Order: sequence, then structure tokens, then C-alpha cells
Amino acid sequence: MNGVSLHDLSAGQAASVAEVLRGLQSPQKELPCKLFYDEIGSQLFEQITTLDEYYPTRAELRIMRAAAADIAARLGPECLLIEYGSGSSIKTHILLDHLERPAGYVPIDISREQLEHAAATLARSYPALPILPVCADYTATAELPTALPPCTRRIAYYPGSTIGNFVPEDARRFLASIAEVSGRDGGLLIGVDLKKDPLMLHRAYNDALGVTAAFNLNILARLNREVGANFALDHFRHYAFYNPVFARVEMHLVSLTEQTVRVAHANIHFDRGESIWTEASYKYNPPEFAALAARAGWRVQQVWMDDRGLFSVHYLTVAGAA
Ligand code: AVI
Repeated sequence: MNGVSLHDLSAGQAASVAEVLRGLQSPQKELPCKLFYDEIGSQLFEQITTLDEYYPTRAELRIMRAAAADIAARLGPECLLIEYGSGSSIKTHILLDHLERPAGYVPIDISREQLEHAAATLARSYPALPILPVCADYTATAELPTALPPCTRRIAYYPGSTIGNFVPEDARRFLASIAEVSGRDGGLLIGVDLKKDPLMLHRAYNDALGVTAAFNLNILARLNREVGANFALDHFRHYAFYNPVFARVEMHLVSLTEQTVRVAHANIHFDRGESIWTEASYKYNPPEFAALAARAGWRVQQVWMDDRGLFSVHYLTVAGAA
């Protein structure tokens, strides 16, 4: 892997039968959205980010391009950049291109393949930059390699509004664990999707080409492949809608018929019209996100938005630091 050595804290990434069955045996059936991202699901997600209807990726990129110098000045020289999620994206390149003498780059991801690919790509673009990839489920462990390069401060980077895929209390817990890893002088640069016209949200999760539907249904195909399930994909419908009461887009898979599906050693019964809840994508306005972050020990220093007010990038520092 181009001389970059990988720190493996993962316990493997196959779907856990116990977790899947717990979700499917709950009164509101559910599956964890992290199961979307096997190889096929990750490719489908890449396609989603290029769809006309899916505005967040383009809006965040516009912000990063317009504010890169400003952001780099905020982060300061010789910082250690710790990215949660895979770091192969253009956003990471924009940031690294503008940072002053970054001390190192630590991408953390559960997908070993994506991590290796991202680290190798970045190593080619930045041959002098120390890169320390960590293979881990970052929602479950805050651990980092002990031998990290010396730096002025640790900056956590969490783009893509993935924070919206946590229910708010889990988001708070995750943000608090990042504050701990970042330490007293730490910073956090995070992308957050904003509340907006519900029709625009509806279109973003119900694209005309059906890529989001394929992404959602792939979770059942994955269970067929990995845990010996026998879901008939054409007996389920992708159903996504914006719920303004909770300010979240909900994605479900709705059973089109009464049916019983085998999942590992269990039989799961579905009534006609019953759903599996597969994802929540919470939207925040800036004061709401600031309040959530404050409960996790962060203080907002600056917020950048695109000219259409669709997306936001927040820079926060650990509260109580000088
Ligand atoms: C990764 N995450 C921020 C995406 C979102 O918008 O919540 C996942 C996604 N689900 C459907 N489309 C995109």
C-alpha cells in the first residue's frame, strides 16, 4: 500500500446476525444504515452524489472551494487532520492543498478497501505527508494509533453531513467522543445539511433514475449474500419522505405483500404495508446544530454556507480551551 501502513482496529465488517435480527424483530422493524456500505452500496452511494437531485455533495464542494483559504487559516499551521469516513474525496484534497504544513493525515474507515484506496491515492498526491490510516468502526471506538506525529493541534474532519444519519442523542455522544480524541486545543470541521423546502428534500431521496431506491434495496440483497436471507427484492418498495416534526428524511423498505422471510435461522413475518426503517437523515439549522454541539463540549467559531443556503460547514473548537 505505497509504504503507508494500516492500523486495524476493526472486528471485520460483515453484517452481524445478532444486530440484524434484533432490528428485524423490533415492533418497528429496522436495519442499521451502516449496512448500506458494502462494495456495491458504496458504488451506488458514489452515483447518488452525482445525481441532479442530490444537492448536498455539490453544495458542500462549492463551500469548500470558496472558503478553503479561510478555513485553512482557522485551522492553523502544522495541524494533524483526522478524517472520519473515507478520505478519497475531492473535499479532502481541497483542504490538504490549502493547509499550512499539515503534520499528518489520519483517515478512519470501517471499509478496508476504501481506506487502502484513499490512503494510496493521497500518498501519491502528497508524498511528503505522513498518512496513518486506521481501519475501525469510528462510531464504536475512539481509539487512535499511539504513535502520532507531533502537531500543534488535532483537527477532526467529518464532511458529507453523515452526522445527520445519527439520531440526535447518538450524534451528541459521537461528537463528545471526537472532542475527547481531539484534546484540549482540538478543532472540528464538519458538514451539516440544512433544513429547506421539503419538496427539494423529497426529490433528493427519490431520484428519477431510481439510484437511491437501488441503494436502499441493496441492504436486503446484502443480507441475502451475507447472512443467508431470502428476501425477494421485488416484494419491497423504496419509500422515502421528509418528516417535518423530527426534521429528518426517513428511508423505509415497505413490504408489498404479506410474506415470511428467512433471515439466518429466524423467520421474519411481514404484514402487507409493513416497513423496515433503514435510514434517518436529520437536517439542522445553524443554531440547532450549535446547541447540539455545545451539549457535546464544542463551541462554534465559524459557519460557512453556499449562496443558496442549502448546506453548511461548521468550524468548532473544544469549549473551555483558550
Ligand atoms: C451519507 N449520508 C449523509 C447520506 C444522506 O443524505 O443521509 C446517505 C444517503 N441516503 C440516501 N441518499 C444518500
